[in-house]
Amino acid sequence: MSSARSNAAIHVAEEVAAAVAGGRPVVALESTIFTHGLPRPRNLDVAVEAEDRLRSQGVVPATIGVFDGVPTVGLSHEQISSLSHDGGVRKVSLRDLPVAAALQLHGGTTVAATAFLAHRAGIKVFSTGGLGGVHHGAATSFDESADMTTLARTPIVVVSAGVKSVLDVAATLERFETLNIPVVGYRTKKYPGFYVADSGFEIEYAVETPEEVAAICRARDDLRLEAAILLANPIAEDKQFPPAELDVVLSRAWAQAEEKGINGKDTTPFLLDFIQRATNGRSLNVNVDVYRGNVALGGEVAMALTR
Ligand code: PSU
Ligand code: MN
Repeated sequence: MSSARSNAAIHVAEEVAAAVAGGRPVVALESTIFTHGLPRPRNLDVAVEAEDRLRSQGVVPATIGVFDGVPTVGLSHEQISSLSHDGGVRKVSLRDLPVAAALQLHGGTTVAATAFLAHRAGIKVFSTGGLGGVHHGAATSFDESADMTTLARTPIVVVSAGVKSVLDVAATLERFETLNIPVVGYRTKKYPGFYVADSGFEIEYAVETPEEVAAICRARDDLRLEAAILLANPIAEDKQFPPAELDVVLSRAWAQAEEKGINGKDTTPFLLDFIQRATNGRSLNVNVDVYRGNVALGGEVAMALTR
């Protein structure tokens, strides 16, 4: 069962534990986004700004990562800064947690590992950029993110702008259905495409308010269902990356990854880095805007859950 307190395996920061115990709003944030998703030195600014944004909403931020082997819910500013600067930090998904603990590694936690740790600490809302999912060619490569299977049994609300643009969105939405993971759009039935407002795929439900999300969350808990609720929050159209241009860049990114034989957990960081360089950082600005929007909405949902 979830406990807000630290135990031998997980460290929960005092402030986070107190907020969870007191029923005050808390939003979890992942660390892979700044250890592997964004280039230095912008990564640290983005991580710090996300926490500041939540605090200004009256919400306690809990940035989650692995520090010196310890899965930590509520990394200190010094820890976030140190993980942002250290090139040797691992990308830690759920299966990596015990290895990282035993070998005392530093790790940026993926959506899977972050959701798991947040839930263990009693946190109900988690904001990120884009989720992992099914990669193109997965029918032969078997490259499907562990984010999906983990979210199938982690009762939390995850705010994202859809799945990463580099993925096979249609296949990923099918997998969410198979895994009984509900997907609801925030004020839209168009599934967002991370850098763009519309991935081209429709979803069945849209909600209009954070209160509706909170109601879905409570209904899920009453039913003792364990899947995460995926709240899909699109970037505003006037801030999105030009869709036609994105299609071209994505094809080039995939071709490069294939040519260089990139696979496994390196695929996502490689593709994101390629896209950022190919667009002279313009995609990076969109990426940051996407994240800001999701952090703010996560804060609103966390507030609604306390009412
Ligand atoms: N989306 C981004 N940037 C990222 C990720 C997602 O825009 O860095 C990270 C998240 O941490 C996600 C992980 O959980 O990539 C998925 O990686 P994989 O496909 O290897 O499971
Ligand atoms: Mn993978």
